[in-house]
Amino acid sequence: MVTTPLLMGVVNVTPDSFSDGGRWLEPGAAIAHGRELLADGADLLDIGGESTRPGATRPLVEEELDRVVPVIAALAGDGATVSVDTMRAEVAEAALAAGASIVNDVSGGLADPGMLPTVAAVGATYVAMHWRAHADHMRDFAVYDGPGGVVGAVRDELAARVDAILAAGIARDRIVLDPGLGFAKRAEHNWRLLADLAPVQALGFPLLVGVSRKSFLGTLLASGGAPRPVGEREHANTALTVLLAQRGVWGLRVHDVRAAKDALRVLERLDQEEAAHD
Ligand code: PMM
Repeated sequence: MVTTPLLMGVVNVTPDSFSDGGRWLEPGAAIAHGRELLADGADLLDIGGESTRPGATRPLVEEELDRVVPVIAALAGDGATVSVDTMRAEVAEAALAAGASIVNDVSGGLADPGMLPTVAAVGATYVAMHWRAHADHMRDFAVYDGPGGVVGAVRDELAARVDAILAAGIARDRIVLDPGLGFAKRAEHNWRLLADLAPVQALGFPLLVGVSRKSFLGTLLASGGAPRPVGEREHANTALTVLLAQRGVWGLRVHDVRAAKDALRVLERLDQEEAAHD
């Protein structure tokens, strides 16, 4: 029996995200895009105002707030379950006040010492992703030469984040972990993690995974030395949607919710069929 993962639809209110930078920078466009993702079957919307594309520079706090707060207020006002994709406590606090109920912190609390106490005070759900450094120099940290390789390092570093998160007062049942594919990881690290997620799952928390449109898929599908363009990686994402659903992940962070939903519907239908014949 497969437990269908939740689909987290991505709304990047940024000028420069690698996947869709600039397309939804204007609040009205971002809100309309969020509504489309909901109509396509998104269970949650992840709204972010900072690009974490490798090499990206950070926006000012005010810029980030101006980008995300109106979009969160509108979509939460529609009744959507909203997560805010931010590393900053100040942005998390404003987003939660505007109606978000989940904080998706790609730094797992490492970027801003105020983050964990802020989330604990509100009692929000907290997604802690595996992270080592900001986007402008994360490539330098893609080194995993310990005995457990990338899987052992991600498991151990996430376990250390869990200790800090619990110590800050966030409840155990409010924690979601994410292996952070593409963050301080080269393609071979992403593939190794996808092939061996079980040690990370064995930490005992729900797992969110984001592979959608990432560059390791572009590299896999390259032709003539050129990576497959960002908008043409969806079939590869669909294959991973099925695989990750079968591995029992809690959630998938995706740009094309409709494609992922179709894949999950096929799995659910087969599951029903198998259950009927047990
Ligand atoms: N990836 C991106 C941004 N935020 N959050 C989580 N929890 N996990 C991810 O893998 C993740 C994330 C980068 O992708 P984008 O630029 O397409 O949003």
